[in-house]
Amino acid sequence: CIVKNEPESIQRLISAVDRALTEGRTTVLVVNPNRASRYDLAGLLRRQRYSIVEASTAGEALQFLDAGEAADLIVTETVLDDMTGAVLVAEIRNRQGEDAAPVIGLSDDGDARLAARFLEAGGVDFIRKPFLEAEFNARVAQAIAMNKRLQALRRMAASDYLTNIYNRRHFFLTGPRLVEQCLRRGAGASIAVVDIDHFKRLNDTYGHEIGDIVLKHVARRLKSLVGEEHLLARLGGEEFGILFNALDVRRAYDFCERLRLEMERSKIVADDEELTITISIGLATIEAQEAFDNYLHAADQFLYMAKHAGRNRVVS
Ligand code: GH3
Ligand code: MG
Ligand code: MG
Ligand code: MG
Repeated sequence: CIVKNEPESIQRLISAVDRALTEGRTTVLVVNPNRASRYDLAGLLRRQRYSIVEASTAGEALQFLDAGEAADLIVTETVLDDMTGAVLVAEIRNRQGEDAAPVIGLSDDGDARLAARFLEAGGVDFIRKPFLEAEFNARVAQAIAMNKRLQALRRMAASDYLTNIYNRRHFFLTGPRLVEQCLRRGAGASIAVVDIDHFKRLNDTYGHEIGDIVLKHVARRLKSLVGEEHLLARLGGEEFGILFNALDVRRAYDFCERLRLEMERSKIVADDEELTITISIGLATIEAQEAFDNYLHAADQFLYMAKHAGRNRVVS
């Protein structure tokens, strides 16, 4: 860095400017053992306005990704000092699953099998050197655009159209893994089914559109209270599921009780009406690995009891 000897305040200013300049920009991770060609490649990509991170080995690249840093694309040599590009791709996919960034392989090696192996491992494209700059740029742009579209579709497939929180599909697809993790760590897990009380009556009185506004309000409120740590989804209609991550039943119960109280107190403004609603919650503890449906069924039974006991309560 050219400003190493500047006072700290200037350093801070410069890194702030740096952040502002690269924020929201597409990041490309360049993996190349050769300093000079890495420099050239980074320059080429910078001219396309990408923000660049450089790694000289596969290990360095994995370290960067393991630290939770996001890359929108990885461009790697297919021959690296510590592993082949094909193995690097496999490693990345192993660790990041569906979130893994697309990887383009680069090689000046004449061995055509390298390309095949790289693509078989899950690389999205392979470019032989020397390449035409325009073709390289187009392939890079295409890989990034395809991935963005894919991620957008994945987000869409996981979210509920009305409330924009996770949908039932996502809840059932990711729930079992979360339960497994909790049980393996010996941490508690529990599942809650949240249901709005007398929602049909609200629809009948104020109309379906107001009903929808109330649903959106409840989802937003639940989301802000539940946060990212636990899994929240709209299971259907006016019913929501919460999978509590590593909360024993006592703390999960307190959490649910807080949700119930917050909802009771929360004023919902829809058109000219000021409405209030209440929710009932069934809470089941998860003690052993079972079919995911069973947990939900247990929570549902507690919900049924909460309704029969007069609603606006938590039963566990
Ligand atoms: P309970 O206290 O026993 O839960 O009574 P409830 O009226 O809330 O329960 P019920 O299951 O009888 O009715 C649920 C209602 O939710 C019926 C349906 O019209 C309404 N509903 C389901 N999905 C939507 C939606 O997307 N928008 C609106 N506005 N209403 C919906
Ligand atoms: Mg019902
Ligand atoms: Mg209801
Ligand atoms: Mg219901």
